[in-house]
Amino acid sequence: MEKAGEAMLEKRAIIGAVIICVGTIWLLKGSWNQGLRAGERQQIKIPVETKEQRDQRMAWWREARFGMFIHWGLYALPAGEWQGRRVRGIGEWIMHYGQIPVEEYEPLTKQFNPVKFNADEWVKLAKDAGMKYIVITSKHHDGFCLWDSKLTEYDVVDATPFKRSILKELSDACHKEGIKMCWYHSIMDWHHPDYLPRRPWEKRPAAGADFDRYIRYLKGQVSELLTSFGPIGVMWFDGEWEDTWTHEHGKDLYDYVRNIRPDIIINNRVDKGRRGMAGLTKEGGFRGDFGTPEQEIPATGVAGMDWETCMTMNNTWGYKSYDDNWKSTEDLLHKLVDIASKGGNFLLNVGPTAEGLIPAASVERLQAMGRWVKVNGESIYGTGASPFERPAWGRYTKKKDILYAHVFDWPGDNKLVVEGLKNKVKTAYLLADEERSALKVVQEADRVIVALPQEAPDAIDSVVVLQVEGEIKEK
Ligand code: FHN
Repeated sequence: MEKAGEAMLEKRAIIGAVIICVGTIWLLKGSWNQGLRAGERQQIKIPVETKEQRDQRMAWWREARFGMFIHWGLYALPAGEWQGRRVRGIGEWIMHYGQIPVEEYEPLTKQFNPVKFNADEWVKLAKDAGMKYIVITSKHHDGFCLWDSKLTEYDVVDATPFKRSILKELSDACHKEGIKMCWYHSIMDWHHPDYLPRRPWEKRPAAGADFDRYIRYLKGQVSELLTSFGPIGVMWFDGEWEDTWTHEHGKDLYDYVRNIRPDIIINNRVDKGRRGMAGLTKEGGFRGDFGTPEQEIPATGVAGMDWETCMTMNNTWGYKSYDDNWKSTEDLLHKLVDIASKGGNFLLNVGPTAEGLIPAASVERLQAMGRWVKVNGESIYGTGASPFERPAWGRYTKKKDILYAHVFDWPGDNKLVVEGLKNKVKTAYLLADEERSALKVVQEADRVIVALPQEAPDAIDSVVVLQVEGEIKEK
């Protein structure tokens, strides 16, 4: 009895110890998350990453190559007009170019009711276009929030008749479809009373504004964005250029975000290192995982540097009712290929209307791009910068032992000359040819000539695949 009793007691003691250990771990985790949620917990320095660790963190983004940018908010209501006048500049800057004081802009919340918004439709449009991630303006410079923030009433749930969390619905749709959800978030805030500097036309006094209190608000909202909507791929900061935001603030915010989600990717506009619209990061230890050229494509790739060109389809990020200067599908596809040929990503913008619809001109172009990507996507996803000079007839992208020749201009003599290729070509075929019928190849010392059919399979970009022996040798 005693032995059995002792054994029973010992067993109970072990079970009790296990329960205490598990409970302690749970409590610690809970408090750690609690601290995360509050956004007030002690921050740890982000350990320096090895190249392998960074490559692993960046892998999905380098594979993706193509994403959708969405600029949406109260500015879709005026749509470029104010008090009966057209206001110059990009649609989301109407508060600035129209010199609209906060008290006159805020009432737009009462009209914001995008009843035609359908997150599943938006995500399907992006996915069918071949886009792998979506970056939406959680808050633009006007300070209006597209989610139910606990830190302000100036948001779509508390302040508008719509009362639905746009970010919740969009993130649910993205997670369902395997599209990475990413947040744009503006550091500059023309609405928050503690943000400085004031706009020149503002009547609100700067006296009493506490910028440190604004930074606590900013970090608290960033914490909400990173802990309320499931996995987030990228924090895409913007509005970092004013003097009140410093390099110290940038370093702190980068570490703060990586503390909350260590695997997240953060653009270089979190800090002060962006070289203007050229967007790449200057020397000096500035934070940010990728450069952000805006409305332009670098002349060449930059070895070892990740970058993403963000671009509008017309001339505005936020919707304007009268901006019909749309880029053609051919131009947009050539830009996608040009960017990939230089080792970059393409973040292509849509500006939805106040009803919640993506403009038809944008939909038409995205659907056409999707038809090309459906056939030729492997020549974009996960490719690296071309090892050769840009050919007159198009571009190159590459993977280890594969060179993709993007032929924009089909040669009149049906001979494709690939200058600089020294590897032995194992086979060549048209990516659009499901049979992958081998094309005749003549190999010379440092160039290859491929015999092409009379007709180009695609009027915009026909891709010829050259599979070679060994890894493609640089020029
Ligand atoms: O001021 C913003 C602008 O409204 C837009 O969001 C672009 C997109 O990258 N970023 C800033 C201008 O550089």
